Amino acid sequence: RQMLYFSLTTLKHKVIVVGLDNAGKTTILYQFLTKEAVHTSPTIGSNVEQITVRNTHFLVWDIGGQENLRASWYSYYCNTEIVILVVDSTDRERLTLTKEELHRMLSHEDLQNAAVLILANKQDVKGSLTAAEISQILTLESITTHSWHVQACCALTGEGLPASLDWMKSRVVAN
Ligand SMILES: Nc1nc2c(ncn2[C@@H]2O[C@H](COP(=O)(O)OP(=O)(O)OP(=O)(O)O)[C@@H](O)[C@H]2O)c(=O)[nH]1
Ligand SMILES: [Mg+2]
Repeated sequence: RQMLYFSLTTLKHKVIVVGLDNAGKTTILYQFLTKEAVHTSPTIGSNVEQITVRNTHFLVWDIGGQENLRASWYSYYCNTEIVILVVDSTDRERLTLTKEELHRMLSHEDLQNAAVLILANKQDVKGSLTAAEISQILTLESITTHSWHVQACCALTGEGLPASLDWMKSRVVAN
């Protein structure tokens, strides 16, 4: 009984944060953690932090998005329950690339049971694409194999991030 109690209270849900370089992944990770915008530099490798939402513990891996690092994203997939795909909503030119990365990820066997949260980041920038426009370009409606959700946010102010954590919690509680 004591062993069971121990394992239940230390259970951590694995989350990975992916997306192209400069999307705002690291800024989001530390906004989740400290409720502040921190100064970042491009991530080489990854950062990992534990985020707790009302007794639900997430172990969140923020992975570097530069082109040469994307080839090793797969090494983080095992046991992932939630994939957060961060999109720079001002970066129209590279949305097709993001779409390819997303659909490639979803076909990987280690992510078959993962839920996907798409964060349309940088909503503070004038002229940025809306969450609905990003959904359309990424063809999210065609995804029937995974549970997914799209959320508009701004990593600098934290707007949209509490709602994201609520959705993540609802996904792991549902399982
Ligand atoms: N205006 C605006 N800038 C943002 C926002 N989020 C992040 N940024 C800026 O975007 C730049 C890149 O942010 P990072 O969090 O380092 O990006 P990243 O996705 O971790 O990039 P890599 O580690 O190279 O993959 C930084 O200058 C951030 O301050 C946002 O919501 N609005
Ligand atoms: Mg980073």
